[in-house]
Amino acid sequence: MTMKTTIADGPLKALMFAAALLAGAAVQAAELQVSEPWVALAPPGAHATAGFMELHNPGDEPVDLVAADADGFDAVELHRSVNENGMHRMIEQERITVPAGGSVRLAPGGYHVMLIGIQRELAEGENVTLELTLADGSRQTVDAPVTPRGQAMGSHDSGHGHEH
Ligand SMILES: [Cu+2]
Repeated sequence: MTMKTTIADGPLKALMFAAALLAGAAVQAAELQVSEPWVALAPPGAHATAGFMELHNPGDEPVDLVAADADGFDAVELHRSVNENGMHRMIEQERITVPAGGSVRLAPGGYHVMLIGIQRELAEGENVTLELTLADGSRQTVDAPVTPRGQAMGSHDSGHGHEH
């Protein structure tokens, strides 16, 4: 093996170097893989509803979801439902941490994107575009179809387990 560069492999090496740079850049920005997003169909006149999804972190560092936003609502917050002594309540979360190589499911009874102050009645099947903000400031959007509770994939109140 010599270090001599021929005319033929010069451009190829340059291309491979550029590809490596691109791959490196893609890995550096935190990103979550989102699957099974949905927004619960709210009864007419309801003040609030919630968005759910599964978040997977393919990276080797934990990734924090720190905010969510969506058009058509007065406020959007990250919440967690808890049951304390039989009392159901929701606690606002500053962040939802997705461990390196792991997943967190936002689902009824647990973490959710709280959609407060519904400005316009949402129809079944229509998409709500949720914008997720990660701790490094990067943002990604996900289209979540409005789905009746109990019919969504991964919904825990469907009566049928969808645990993987
Ligand atoms: Cu909530």
